[in-house]
Amino acid sequence: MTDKTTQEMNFDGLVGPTHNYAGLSRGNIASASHKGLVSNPKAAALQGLTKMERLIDLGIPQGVLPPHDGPRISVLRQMGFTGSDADILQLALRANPALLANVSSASSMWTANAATVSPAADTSDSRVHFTPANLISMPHRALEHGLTQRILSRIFVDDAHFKVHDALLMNPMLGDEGAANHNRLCKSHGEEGLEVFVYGRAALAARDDDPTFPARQTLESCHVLASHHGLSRAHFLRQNPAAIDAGAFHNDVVCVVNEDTMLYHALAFETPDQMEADLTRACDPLGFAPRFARAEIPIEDAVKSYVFNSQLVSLPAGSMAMILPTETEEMPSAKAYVDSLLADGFIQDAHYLDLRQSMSNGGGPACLRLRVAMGADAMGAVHSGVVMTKDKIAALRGVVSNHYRDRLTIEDIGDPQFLTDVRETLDALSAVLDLPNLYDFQKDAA
Ligand code: SUG
Repeated sequence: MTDKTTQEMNFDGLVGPTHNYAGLSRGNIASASHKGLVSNPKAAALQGLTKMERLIDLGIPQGVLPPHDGPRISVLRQMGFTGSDADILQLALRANPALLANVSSASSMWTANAATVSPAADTSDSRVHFTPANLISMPHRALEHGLTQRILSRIFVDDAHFKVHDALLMNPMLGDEGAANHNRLCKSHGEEGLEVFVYGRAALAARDDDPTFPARQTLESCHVLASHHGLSRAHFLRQNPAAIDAGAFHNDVVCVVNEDTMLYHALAFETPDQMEADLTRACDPLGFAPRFARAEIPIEDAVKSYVFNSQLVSLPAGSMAMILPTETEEMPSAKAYVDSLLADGFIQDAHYLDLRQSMSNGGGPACLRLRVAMGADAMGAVHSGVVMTKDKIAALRGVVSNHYRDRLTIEDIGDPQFLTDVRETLDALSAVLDLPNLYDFQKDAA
């Protein structure tokens, strides 16, 4: 069934007040190389809001997902710390700063890892399906799925249109990183598509050539997601281990898809010719042939410039545009690839934005957004508090400017006053987004 009113809405993660550089993600080169640097949560959140505003200016629906709270005292209590919140923070800072960093990450900002989303045109019950990612591969990220599920359930509450599943079982067999390893090829957003799941390894069939860096997404999880979402057309592709070992810890570091167009690095998949032929054959019954633009630039340049971690978006007038980080503009090989896409008519515009605060933790434009294609009825059912307008951008900028810090270290995070400040900030943000009683600390206080 085709719905001509369908458009994609990007839900960006608002960067939280705990944004910091802790070097938590092995295999993520930017995260490792910025470990211990002083972060600037205020600049990070403002950079993200400017990106959201650019999408609004392009006429593309834009939403926002609230940040998670931190430091997560409840986790420290579960790990044996006792006393007041202030005691626990100070003890954790002294006894185990790495643990404190893990329970304080603002990593929920990268909403491409919030969930896997299947639009209504692909699912057996014609609802939009969401499965929060369990993110089991990284200790700091494995803490996210509970609150993510609560947030998605509040925003996509109307069960006539939406189905929010539980995260997959917390078992290494089912490592799931959400939309960052999931693509959808279709003629247009409202038509049935081919959902392309990309995995790093098969947990139950290890291979000698599995990568050295963590291969976070398992084949087993992809199968379960396709089945839970009731998909009739799903395709499973193995990431090239060489790409993972070069720093492509998620497939969206080396590949981006929008509608019928796939831009990717020559090393993203093991047998690119075969991959193109297989996808072309699988899309044939859907009445279109995908367009591919393979880049032969050095893989190191692709990872450093994050050229593929761009947003490839459909413009209201019909063509496509790319939203890229300034790092791409500064890398001649990557910039030349984008220029070739412009010259060949794949895209009409390239927008370069400063997202350096997030980029320094390995999060580019594509990491910061979760795509949800919806018809007009479903779009109208989204919780209105998170639908972005110019006014809402201004209100969020106000909260960020008044409450966020412009420098943050692990010592600051261990200061009890910081916890108090974060909670006040999250109270102000949840008021703007009309999401009361979202966080446990708000429920406990109610
Ligand atoms: O999971 N970085 C995130 C970056 C996620 C990027 N998302 C996508 N590619 N879709 C990660 O590795 C670093 C946090 C730190 O080191 O402080 C971090 O979690």
